Amino acid sequence: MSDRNRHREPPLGEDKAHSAVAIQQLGHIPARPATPSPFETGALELFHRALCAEQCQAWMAGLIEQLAWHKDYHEVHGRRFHIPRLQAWVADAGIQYSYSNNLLEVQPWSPLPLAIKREVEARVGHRFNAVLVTYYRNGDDHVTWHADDERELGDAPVIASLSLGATRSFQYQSQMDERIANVMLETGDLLLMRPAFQQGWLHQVPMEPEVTAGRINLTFRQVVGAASLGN
Ligand SMILES: [Mn+2]
Repeated sequence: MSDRNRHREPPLGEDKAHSAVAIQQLGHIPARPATPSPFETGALELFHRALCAEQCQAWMAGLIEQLAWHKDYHEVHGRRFHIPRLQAWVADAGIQYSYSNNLLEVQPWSPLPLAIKREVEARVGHRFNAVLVTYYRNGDDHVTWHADDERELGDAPVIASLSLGATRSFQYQSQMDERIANVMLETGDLLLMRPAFQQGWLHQVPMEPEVTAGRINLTFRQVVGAASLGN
């Protein structure tokens, strides 16, 4: 994830929005067409409840127990800050991946993440050689605005994101007009992010303090230039 100064001003408040409409009606400013939804353009595709809830619950329990979870950090002006979530990086042998300039520790495919990968590949019709598994332990854990556009993913990354556990908000913001929209991701939801999404939009999982249960998100990726071992 790269997050080069990507925080944005909040959208216009009601008053400003109304006065903009009033001015447009007077004909001084041509109306700017809204950026089409990424769901309309195909930049995002949601396979709602692609996996059944019982299966997801079993996978979540297994992943929490079996993966080596890291409390990773990022650096700002030489100071280290722990990120507000746990992560595990599972990938083919030989794959390296950096995150905010820190190299992630790679775990080899064990039977459970490999089985989940095969289920996801069959549903979305893409192959993957790596997965970033993120554990949001409760509503305090979150991730701020970013795009999944690391160099390791090449110019046209296709990423499949599987949600397990608690329903959380997934927000996305157009880099053209800075409008923010939201989709709730439930357990078993599979969100396919095509290249246009990382190129034109930022996304975040905001804090939701009222959420007490955990959520695991698996984002399957294809790291380019890596030798595939055919998993
Ligand atoms: Mn992301």
